[in-house]
Amino acid sequence: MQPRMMPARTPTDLRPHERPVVAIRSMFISDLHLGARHARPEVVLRLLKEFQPTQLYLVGDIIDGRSLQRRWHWPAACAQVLDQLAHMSETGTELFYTPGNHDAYLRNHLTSDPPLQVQDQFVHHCADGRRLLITHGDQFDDVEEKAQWLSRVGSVGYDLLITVDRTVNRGWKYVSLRPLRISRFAKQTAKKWVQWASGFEARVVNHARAHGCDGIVCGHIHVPRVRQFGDILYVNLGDWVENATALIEYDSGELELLNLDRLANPTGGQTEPPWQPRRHNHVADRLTHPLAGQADSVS
Ligand SMILES: [Mn+2]
Repeated sequence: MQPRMMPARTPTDLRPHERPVVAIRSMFISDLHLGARHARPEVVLRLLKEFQPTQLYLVGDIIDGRSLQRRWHWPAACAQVLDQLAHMSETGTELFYTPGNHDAYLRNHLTSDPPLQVQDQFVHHCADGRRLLITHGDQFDDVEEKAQWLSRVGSVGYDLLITVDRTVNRGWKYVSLRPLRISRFAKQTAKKWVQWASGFEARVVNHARAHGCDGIVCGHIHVPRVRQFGDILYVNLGDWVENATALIEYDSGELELLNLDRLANPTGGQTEPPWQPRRHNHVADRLTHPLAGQADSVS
């Protein structure tokens, strides 16, 4: 069975600030890593100002306690993201937060009380009756579970790799329009390896099946992906460091994985590109092959 996704939409040419907020049934985002050096809170903010979901799931690694512990980095945009979440909550959005390994401190503060429910996992009921299990996913990552020191070293290496990528590309763009993909390739390869080595996808899928769900929505590995594994729909939300991806559910229960990368990368800060939600069926295809067609996704 193919994942049930929205038919292609006509991309709109309106800019974000010209458009009214779009009401949708639910939205899922993960791995914002607010407080980390390479977070992009201003892009998150645009997303949150574009859509008002009835239910918003924050699927872990939202506030990066691990990075903040290492080095305090909290630009105004990070605070604005939290303000916007509070505003959304006050204006009718239900908030669900499932902590990840970078905000694991919240696992000591689980609560089922509004306005912010915090649980290790949630079961989301789609409008079409499908049940989706929502959890960050680090519990299914062997490296995270069995060698946390390696994961911490990995986080520092990951930061370094992104620094190299952005620095090299800053110089490179004067020479060529086509960005270099060296560190992205290294990262993707490393992530792929972790994915393969720990059987991450198979584990989360089995976990969803064991809970009688029709799908799993997780994050953690920063590889946005929509895939059907037998009877279980697997959605990895990606992240807001290297990608800018969010899952949205329409009133019909249909799902769309948006990729806002173009919006995330104003060219040299000159002109703001128009809002271009990618046609999701292409998005889904592209995201299944993270190395393909993403030449413009990291500045
Ligand atoms: Mn994580």
